Amino acid sequence: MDRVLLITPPYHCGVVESAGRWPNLGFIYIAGELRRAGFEPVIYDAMSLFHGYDDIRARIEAVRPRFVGATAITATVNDAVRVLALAKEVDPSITTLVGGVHPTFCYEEVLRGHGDAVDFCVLGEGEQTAPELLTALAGGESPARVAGIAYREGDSVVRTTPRPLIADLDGLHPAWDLVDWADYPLYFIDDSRVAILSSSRGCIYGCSFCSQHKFWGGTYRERDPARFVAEVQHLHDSYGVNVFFIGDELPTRNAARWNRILDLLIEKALPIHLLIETHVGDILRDRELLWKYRKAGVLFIYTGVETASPGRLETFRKDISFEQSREAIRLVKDAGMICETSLILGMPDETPASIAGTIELAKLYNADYLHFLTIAPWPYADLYGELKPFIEEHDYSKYNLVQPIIKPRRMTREQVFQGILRCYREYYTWKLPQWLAMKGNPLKRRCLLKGMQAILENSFLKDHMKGLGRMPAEVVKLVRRLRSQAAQTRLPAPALRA
Ligand code: B12
Repeated sequence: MDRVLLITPPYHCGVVESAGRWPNLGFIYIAGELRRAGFEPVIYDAMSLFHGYDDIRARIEAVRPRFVGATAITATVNDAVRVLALAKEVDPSITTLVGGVHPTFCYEEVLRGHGDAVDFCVLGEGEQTAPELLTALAGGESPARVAGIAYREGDSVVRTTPRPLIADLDGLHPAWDLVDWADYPLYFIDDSRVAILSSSRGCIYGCSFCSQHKFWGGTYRERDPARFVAEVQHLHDSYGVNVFFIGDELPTRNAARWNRILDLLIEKALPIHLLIETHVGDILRDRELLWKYRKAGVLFIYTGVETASPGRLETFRKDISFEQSREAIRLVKDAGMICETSLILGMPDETPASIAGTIELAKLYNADYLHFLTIAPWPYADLYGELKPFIEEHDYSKYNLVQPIIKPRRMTREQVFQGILRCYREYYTWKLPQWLAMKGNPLKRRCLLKGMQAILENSFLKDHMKGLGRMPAEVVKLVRRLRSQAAQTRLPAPALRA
């Protein structure tokens, strides 16, 4: 049986991963389908394990795969390619493939720019393409008839016919048994095991800085609520998973379906926490139902507001107003959940004054957590053309929403970065006393305090606020109080079933 080693690139930029370690859902789905096609898949999440290239080499040598696959977004593509080059170094007979949003759009660059490290790019969804491709290769057949791939042939790059989207998402067989669940804690909930789940695929909004709607071809596909909730129950009962991050762009889009999911979760009464991302409009639509979200276990909602400047809302093609976003954030918080949002800075028209305005705006939004992100010009996003003349940084590994890539007309990139650090400092200096004084919702208070502790200790911010030296004295005091309170606090993890 041919072994297929699926490796996440050893990439870190200290934002999302400062809150916990998250499994790679795409690999879990692909591994399930590879196994059904007669392959032996092995998932190696080098990213979450914080492994380096020596560890990766050792794992490739130990597993002795015939195929090695890596996954790549724009920020991780360099490391993905390096992993595949290493596989070839260990054993030149290994066939390599890479999938994910970056190679889906930039396959030509990926295949041409790195010698022969990458044999195949898998474009779009991989569950049907990967088994078909590897079956063809293992049988000595040409890959030309496999839809949804690109590869080199002589001097040219061949792209085969596009692969249609998977019609029945419930018909897939995710290989949950291949996950080492103990590797996936969430730092702000004690004794937690986190899974990423998918209840739908797709996005119907066309935000110009994002690329997910393009990746899914503007479509939206749903899973059956009962099948989805049965999966939650299975992961809870079989592996003790007690935190579920629904990785969908829009789990709540269909009100009736989402309501059914909530009803089923309430009926099951599992001791679990759910983390979701959704659209401001859906939160407003469900304003009378948010108690139900909470009752079903939803603890955390991320909703992207991105900006409040009317000009930028238009540039970003965000169809929501400042007032709507503010109202949605208030509703989520009033329902007892944690609300996180983000604002995008560093556009060509950014100035020190506009950054100062963003801090004030952030306070008006008043989300529990707020991220101040820099614009990253994904080469395949609609906004790219407009941003291209301002790009100063071409190293994709810096396209991580933290490091400024474009130079605004009237600021340097370093000034933008310092401005962002100031945003974080001022916002959380303002937030911390509120959290310490919070009454009536001990679970939320503890999560916020532990989350803040995780941000201070694990995120990219820690390197820029060393020893708290640059923070005002009263914040240093607050942070010390926070650290001692967070250390004393054990969060009520949901009880695991035996
Ligand atoms: C879960 C997740 C993560 C996890 C990854 C966990 C892990 N162990 O790999 C964590 C939380 C660590 C993470 C981190 C980051 N993430 Co992230 N993440 C997501 C999220 C929410 C879900 C991904 C998912 O599960 N999708 C569902 C699966 C089924 O789809 P998929 O992953 O694309 O995989 C399918 C295909 O692409 C293909 N495929 C993919 N890989 C491969 C490989 C092979 C061999 C094959 C054959 C096929 C194949 O087949 C799969 C099945 O169909 C997406 C947003 C979203 N809704 O998709 C953002 C997203 C992917 N992340 C994004 C970003 C920017 C980041 C960060 C840079 C953010 C930050 N500043 O911290 C970091 C970078 C990583 C790091 N370590 O710092 C962006 C990428 C944008 C871009 N165009 O490059 C996204 C799209 C969010 C967004 N809307 O902007 N992320």
